[in-house]
Amino acid sequence: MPDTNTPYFTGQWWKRKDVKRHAVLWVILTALIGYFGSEIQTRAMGTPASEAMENVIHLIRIFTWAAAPVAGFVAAIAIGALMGKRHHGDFPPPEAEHNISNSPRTNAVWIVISALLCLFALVAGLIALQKDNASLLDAKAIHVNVVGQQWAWNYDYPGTAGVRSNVLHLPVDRPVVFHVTSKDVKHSFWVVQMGIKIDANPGVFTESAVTPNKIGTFDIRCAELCGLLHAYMQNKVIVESQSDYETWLASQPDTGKTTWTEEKAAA
Ligand SMILES: [Cu+2]
Repeated sequence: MPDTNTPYFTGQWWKRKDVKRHAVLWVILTALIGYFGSEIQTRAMGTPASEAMENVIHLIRIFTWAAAPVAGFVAAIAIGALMGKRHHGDFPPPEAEHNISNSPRTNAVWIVISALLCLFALVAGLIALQKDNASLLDAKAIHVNVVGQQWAWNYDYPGTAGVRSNVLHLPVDRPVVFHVTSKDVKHSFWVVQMGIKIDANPGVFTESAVTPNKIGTFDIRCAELCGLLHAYMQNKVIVESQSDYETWLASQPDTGKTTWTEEKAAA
């Protein structure tokens, strides 16, 4: 039970001046954190080049706005205390000497709220993931074998005469399935503006799929610290029309390299 001897729990606490001040701070900080957290962050990621990335950005906005009141509450208490409680002197002020009391009701309310927030994040995340995985099963999909090594990405095109490239070319509006592996340490294949990020592990093939929906040049990076030149392990994906893609494919020399299916069988 709250300790009713302290002024903090007597009467109608919500009418207290400092409670009102903290409530105003809470609202302002929630709006600021929600806005900057969702808008600035998602804008910094660049124009989405796939529906998957649009889903990722949508999800970031929802999660940020769900978390903003919690972060805003903590920040309001901290800032309110720093600004409103100032004291000079050798000893603490008399009002600092009150017992810290436990409120089971407040604890229960907070456990329920945080459980609901976690459950919501889990369900919303799983729904978004489900959508992204649909193109893995698409029969029209093209397949690309992605091989990471310190510190470069290489792309093999199965069904071609051993085409291998260090720039990824993809036709627009067609699903592509990436079969990702590594020759040495763990890497992570990250197609930034398409919202694809998947581990590249030696000896194993991991799969991810996406449908690029915008013509242009986008970034590919390694998202797993993999050694000295990790920061430079990046190259480009060029998304082009189907005919440009076919022209490029035909212009590539036969490297005589194995295709992903053979490497996969050997793995
Ligand atoms: Cu790497």
